[in-house]
Amino acid sequence: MLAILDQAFAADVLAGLKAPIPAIPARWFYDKRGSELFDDITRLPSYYPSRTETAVLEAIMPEVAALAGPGRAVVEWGAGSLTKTPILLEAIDPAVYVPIDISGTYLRQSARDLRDKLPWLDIIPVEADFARHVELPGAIAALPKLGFFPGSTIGNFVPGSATDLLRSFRAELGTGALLLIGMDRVKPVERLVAAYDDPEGVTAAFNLNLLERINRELDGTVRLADWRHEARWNDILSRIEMHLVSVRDTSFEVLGDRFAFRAGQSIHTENSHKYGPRGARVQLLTGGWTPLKEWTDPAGDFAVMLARA
Ligand code: AVI
Repeated sequence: MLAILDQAFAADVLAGLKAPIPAIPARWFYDKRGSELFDDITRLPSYYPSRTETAVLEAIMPEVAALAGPGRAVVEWGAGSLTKTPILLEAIDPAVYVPIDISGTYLRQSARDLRDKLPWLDIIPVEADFARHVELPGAIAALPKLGFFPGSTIGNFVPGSATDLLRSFRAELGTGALLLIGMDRVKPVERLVAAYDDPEGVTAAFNLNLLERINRELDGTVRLADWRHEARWNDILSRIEMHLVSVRDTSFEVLGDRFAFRAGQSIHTENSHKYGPRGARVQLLTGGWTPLKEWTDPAGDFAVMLARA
């Protein structure tokens, strides 16, 4: 009998492989190996978003602290990275920090690491899938709130789903809450593709790990050598797409179902939308958040936006 999470994984994989345009949701990248590979990605020279956003956050914190004021409950969707989250928490003097993550193990580990780093901070971890409505702890009900959603994770959602997600953040935090969100900017195609197809091959390993995970967890018989990683810029939809492309005619089984792919056919595994200044504001507004202020690095590669519900 498969565990509950495995059943959801199985359902998404089987439905995704049977679809006319085969696709598997990007959230399944993040098993233990996938999360480690993602950490490696954030340190790659060609993957500019993490270090650029960190530099922007460091530069703007005095201003954010002045705008937000002390005593807020900081709610972060996705367990915080120890590089970015402390920059915010050390600057704004919050009353409590609420990290939300689907993986209890990962959540507890990051809460422990953060307690070591910021022992004065009250941390209330919440184990939940932030893509669904999350019930926040009653203890923070009366506090003013600041939502934190860095990393341009919003870009992994197609615009309609990003709108739904932002609206659910608004419903969780309530009117008057603030949101600090990272949104990656459109830039020359070569740089975008290099960020998602690094010469070191880490992003390729991250993408291919999805097939390994299918083999490990869903009795898959996928031959890894029959697949390669591809990052494509989709100019009309303003997004980088990651695909797994079959290099030859191939077939495999997943949980007893057989799938055949022709050479050159692909499985679409991720979208990473990039925003112009106007598109970023429109996305926030349609999600129910009024943009108050935005900052970028000097080159304009990555934006951090502050908005009010
Ligand atoms: C988590 N997310 C914002 C990353 C991105 O840039 O879309 C995931 C990623 N995929 C490949 N590289 C990084």
